[in-house]
Order: sequence, then C-alpha cells, then structure tokens
Amino acid sequence: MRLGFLLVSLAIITLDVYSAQTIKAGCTMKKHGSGEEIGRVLFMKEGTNKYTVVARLRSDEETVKTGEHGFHVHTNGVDETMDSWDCGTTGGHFNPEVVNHGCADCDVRHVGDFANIKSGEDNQVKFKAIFTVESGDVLEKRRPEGRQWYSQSNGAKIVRYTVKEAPFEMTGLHGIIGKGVVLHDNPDDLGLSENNGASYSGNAGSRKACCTLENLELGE
Ligand SMILES: [Cu+2]
Ligand SMILES: [Zn+2]
Repeated sequence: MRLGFLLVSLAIITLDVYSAQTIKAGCTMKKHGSGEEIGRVLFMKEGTNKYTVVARLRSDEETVKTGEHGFHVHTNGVDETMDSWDCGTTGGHFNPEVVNHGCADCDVRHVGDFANIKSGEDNQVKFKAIFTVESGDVLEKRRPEGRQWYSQSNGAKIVRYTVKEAPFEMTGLHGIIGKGVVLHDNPDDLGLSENNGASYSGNAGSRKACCTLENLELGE
C-alpha cells in the first residue's frame, strides 16, 4: 500500500518534470536538387502551452527570392535514397485531421500550416514565431499581422500568437518529428483564394528547399 503510494507519487513528479521540459526538433534546410545547405529551422515545445518556430536561412535569389514564401511541414521526411535532394518526396502538407488548408492561427488548418516567411533583399530569412495556447476564449486574433513572418537584415521579427490548440506536437498523431519541412518559391494563399489549390496546398508553387525534422534531444 505504502509502496504503491510512493510509486504513484514518483510517477506524478516525473510527469511534472517532463511537462516543464523544452523539446526541440530541427534540421538543416537544403536546396532542392543540389542539397546545398542554406540554414536551420527549429521547432520547440516548452512546457505544455508554449510552442516556438525559428528559422535562419540565407541563400541566393534563385532559392530564396525577395518576398513571401509558403512554409510548411509535409507528411513525409525527405527520401534520401534518391539521386538528388528531392523535396518532392515529402508528400503533401502534414494533415492528420484531414481538413482544409489554412494558416498558423486559423481555426481550420493543417498541422503543417504556418505563415508565409518573407525574405529581405539580401535573400535572408530570420524569424521567430511564438504560440501561447490558452484554453477557453482566446481574446484577440491577430491574423493579418501573423500572415507573414518577416525578415529583415537588421534583425529577426518575432510574431506572437494566442491559440486555442497546440499548433503541433513532437510525437503522436500531430507529431512533427520525422516529417519534412518545405520552403516554397511562391506565397501561400493561406486558404484564402478561390480555387481548388487553396483548400489543400495554398498554391505556393515549387519546392525550393527542405529537410527532415529530427529530435534534437536524442541527438539523432
Ligand atoms: Cu509545402
Ligand atoms: Zn496546408
């Protein structure tokens, strides 16, 4: 009886410590085709209600042209058995709930949907997006501002969202570890344009760079 109580207490303490942890997944983005490295992306979960996405990319005008780019987590990791670094092997947007395409804080969205990332004239991408999950009524939606993750050469832009549900998880049904991150050539319409593509892909055009999210805690 007493031992049972002790074990349960230990289990609760262990869970508590675990829930306060920061879990990180990330990878080095590589150009579609050549596989040349262009920077890093990082997805973090801190405790139970804070989620962060960070990207630091730099490339040429062909790969990261000045302007907005669709940025998603796709269903599969990159198939490394191909002859070239093939972002086409990552499948469609990661969409475990089988719903329509959307945006980072849209009520309806793929788990893999985020905002457009915007590169400056130096073809550099630098941003941090912080999601705070709050149960109950979310006070304010800041969707227009959150539709682009800006980047300027003079420093990273931080975009903050308050959302009702976690934007992603590391493992499980919504788990992003092992999935591909894809940077597109064109802006994502975030589900807003009136054609078929808006409901599943956002019409973001060709895939310019990608990588497979790894659990950084395990050092894989
Ligand atoms: Cu995509
Ligand atoms: Zn999508």
